[in-house]
Amino acid sequence: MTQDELKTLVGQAALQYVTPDTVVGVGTGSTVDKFIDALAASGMRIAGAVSSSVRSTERMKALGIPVLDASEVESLQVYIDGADEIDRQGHMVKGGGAALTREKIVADLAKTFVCIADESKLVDVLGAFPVPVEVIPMAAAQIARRFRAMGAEPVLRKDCVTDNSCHILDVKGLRITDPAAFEAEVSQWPGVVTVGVFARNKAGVCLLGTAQGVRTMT
Ligand code: ABF
Repeated sequence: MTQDELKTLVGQAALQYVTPDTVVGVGTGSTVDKFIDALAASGMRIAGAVSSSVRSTERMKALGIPVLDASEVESLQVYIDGADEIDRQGHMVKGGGAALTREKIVADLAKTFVCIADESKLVDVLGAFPVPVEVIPMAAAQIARRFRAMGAEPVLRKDCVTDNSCHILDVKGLRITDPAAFEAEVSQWPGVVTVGVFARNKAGVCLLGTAQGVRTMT
């Protein structure tokens, strides 16, 4: 199976986590696009979706799925989103698409994060994928210095201004053996908006697309 077919498979499989007539949290990316398409094609009626990006909002609206603002809901049963990396405990690196802040906000509203990914995203230790960190522009240089002091290599993402008018540092050379501690530490540095390690909001379920079919990790 191609990577695209694996994405289609897990996008379809995620439908089983959606309860009709409820509001669903919907993430961003090419795998989530497959979920959105499957949801629309299923004909299942939902009360609406809270979206983590303009891209997903536009796709859902075009397919007739009602989109609600995050401030209109108190909680969500599920948030369905992809990842750049996921480990066997459900910790993730996210933010390759620069939507990490909204993704963390919507994930935090949800009782269960259902991660959908092809098997290339499964890793033993997070960090081979450069970790995206959204920063307030005036703090970027100081935050970059802190990462360098950790032995990492931060790179300012070119031509990237986030939905929150901020910048992204992609941090290479990390080996994150304690994702919760890393997230807690970096999140408190002045000027950090969001760190792209999702440990506090880790996946409760991961649907992994493999050549043998969908593997469910909980
Ligand atoms: C979002 O989209 C991200 O946080 C992650 O960067 C990316 C995964 O995209 P894809 O499904 O296209 O690999 O979920």
